[in-house]
Amino acid sequence: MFISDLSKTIIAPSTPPGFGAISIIRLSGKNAFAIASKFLYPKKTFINPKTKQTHILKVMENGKLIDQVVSTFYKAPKSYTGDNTVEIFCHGSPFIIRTILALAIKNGAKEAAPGEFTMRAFMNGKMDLTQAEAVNDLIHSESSSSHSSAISHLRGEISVQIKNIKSGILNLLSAIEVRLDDSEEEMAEIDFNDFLRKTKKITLPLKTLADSFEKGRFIKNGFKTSIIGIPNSGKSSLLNALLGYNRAIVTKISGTTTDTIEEKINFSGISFIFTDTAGIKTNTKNPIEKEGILRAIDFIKTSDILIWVMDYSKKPCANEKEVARQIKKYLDDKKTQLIKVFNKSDLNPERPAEKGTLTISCKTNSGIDKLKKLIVKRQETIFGEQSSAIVTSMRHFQALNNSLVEMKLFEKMLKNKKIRLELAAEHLKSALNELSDILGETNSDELLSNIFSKFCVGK
Ligand SMILES: Nc1nc2c(ncn2[C@@H]2O[C@H](COP(=O)(O)OP(=O)(O)O)[C@@H](O)[C@H]2O)c(=O)[nH]1
Ligand SMILES: [Mg+2]
Repeated sequence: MFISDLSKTIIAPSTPPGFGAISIIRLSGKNAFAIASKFLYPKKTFINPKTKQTHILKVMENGKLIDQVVSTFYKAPKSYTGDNTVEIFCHGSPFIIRTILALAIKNGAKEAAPGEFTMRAFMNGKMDLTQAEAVNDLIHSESSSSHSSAISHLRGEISVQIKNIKSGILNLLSAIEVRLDDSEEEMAEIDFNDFLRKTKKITLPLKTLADSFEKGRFIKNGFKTSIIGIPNSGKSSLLNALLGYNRAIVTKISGTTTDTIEEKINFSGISFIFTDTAGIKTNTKNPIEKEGILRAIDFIKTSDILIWVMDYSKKPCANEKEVARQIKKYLDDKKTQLIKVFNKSDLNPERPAEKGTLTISCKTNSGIDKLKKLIVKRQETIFGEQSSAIVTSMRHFQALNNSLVEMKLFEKMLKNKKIRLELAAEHLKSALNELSDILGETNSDELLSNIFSKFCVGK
């Protein structure tokens, strides 16, 4: 477990390791200026450091010039971390970076842990926990939808909604607690209808926010899209055609793909995780093939989008019936979108065209763009009706749900017009605590340590 010791000054490179034109090193903490003044010259620059001032300085070690650098100073609290910070833009040589780190450490700095700068920003009240988490989401965003949601969280859109819900619950709680303190007749009787109306005003946005995770998890993780069918129908060829390069091995030999092959692709700003699977057939004794088929069937159960590839140049066979059977058995069509394609349209068709089945050729690329559009279409309608804030984190989703459960219990008391004040207050307090956890107002060190350890070093 790791919690930042705010009395220490920390240092780390913020740019990836390796050679580069420029690298950035961050030094942050109480003694940042004092430590930097031990190896950055001229020394007088540090006499009265001002925030957001940039200087051209020399890095010196024992009188030897190591590099000429650009450095920006930030004075507490006007910095990312909220502490004094010196950012050093040096040449991107691993030797220079190593030397600067060593000079700072020799003069009292400590190497920063992953996410420690952002952890300090959180600890110093520069941002709440949802915003700190959004920093990491932003760094890892790969599609325009995941980028937009990270930006919205970073701007505090989730926090604002949660704070509003919290203040509504607090109002209810104080109305209950007043009656708890003052059990004698002086307080007015509880007006159940009025309380119920106020409670619904809270549970409704709470539920909307929790429900948004249904979309949010797609934004963050992408849509699980699997390609299935009998051997040799062209599944691996389709994966390659969609990717635009030869990722999977394609041969005439049946059973070429034995394991699943996974690749992430972005179409129209949405992420899809494509999986090419082993061909499904009934009569195999090969244990490798058998395991591959079991895995393929598993993908029927768990995918968001299923692309069923059939060979247009061949009559339907027993194996294809088996695929149909597995789909019928395992496909949850409320959850999964099934797209049927007839492949090899460049050859003579051996079966009639089918309404709702897309005809494609992985050889000539005919129909591939149409297929991409079809894959994107339904997901675009999901994102089209985007509300202002979308929950993308499992942690937030769970806390929102827990909070909702408590609020529903409270609501039930009101509906039954039977209220035990102590119990009612407990439900409201629990609902509040869950929301405070999301914002990071009450979390355990273990949770914080866990969240920030997923960050890059230097962020
Ligand atoms: N003519 C033609 N051949 C194709 C097409 N797609 C795949 N093939 C061929 O069909 C064979 C099996 O393809 P593959 O992608 O390995 O099928 P998989 O077993 O379903 O993964 C290979 O010889 C491919 O070159 C297509 O659209 N047209
Ligand atoms: Mg294959």
